[in-house]
Amino acid sequence: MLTVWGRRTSSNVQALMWCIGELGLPYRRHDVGHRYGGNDTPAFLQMNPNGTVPVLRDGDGDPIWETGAILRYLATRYGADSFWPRDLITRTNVDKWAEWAKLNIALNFTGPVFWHVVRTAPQDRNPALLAQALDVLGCKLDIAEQRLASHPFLAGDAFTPADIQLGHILYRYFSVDISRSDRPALRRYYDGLNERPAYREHVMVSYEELAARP
Ligand SMILES: N[C@@H](CCC(=O)N[C@@H](CS)C(=O)NCC(=O)O)C(=O)O
Repeated sequence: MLTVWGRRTSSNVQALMWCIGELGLPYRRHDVGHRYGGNDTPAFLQMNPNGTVPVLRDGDGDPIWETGAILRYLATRYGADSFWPRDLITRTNVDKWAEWAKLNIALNFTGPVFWHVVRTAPQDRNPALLAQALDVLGCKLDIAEQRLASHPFLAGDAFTPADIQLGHILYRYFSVDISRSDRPALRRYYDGLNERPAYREHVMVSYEELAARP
């Protein structure tokens, strides 16, 4: 049995839960972080000195933190070859795109864009800063667009952790109040993710509770 510490509204928890859902693994999850608290207790900090979510334990194994490391653990332990290839070269291609998506898409979206338009009170927002952040993100999304125009999934022909690292922020990207350039391949890809039950359950989650009030 897997145990997850982390609230449903955390994007990193969503990536992990989506992975668990895709792999069909049994789990229990504790709401921790943000308004639920519980991530600054000695017991939690002993598991993760960063005080961040998610944290995963598989049975009574050591706690694992850092979403990318957790995804690699689950993929290696429980994933089929198409999800996390045993062949080093093929797997490194998946890992490369997963790392790229986390560093270039998720990190350029979550702080500079999502926090800015959802978790910052309207009077504190800075349109020039947001425009700059959208430009930076847009350059990276153009790379995803190019890739997805010729491949059904980010790393190639199969759904892999690279899609989790890219796709887990797309629900928010496509639903927050920002301007979006036309990227038909990315939109088609996102529409496909919407058809996946685990995506609908774990990623398409209201972020209302995170919204800053004026
Ligand atoms: N690099 C870490 C980042 C973890 C992180 O920053 N988590 C956020 C939620 S997405 C957090 O714990 N925020 C504090 C809170 O929820 O109270 C990872 O990829 O897992």
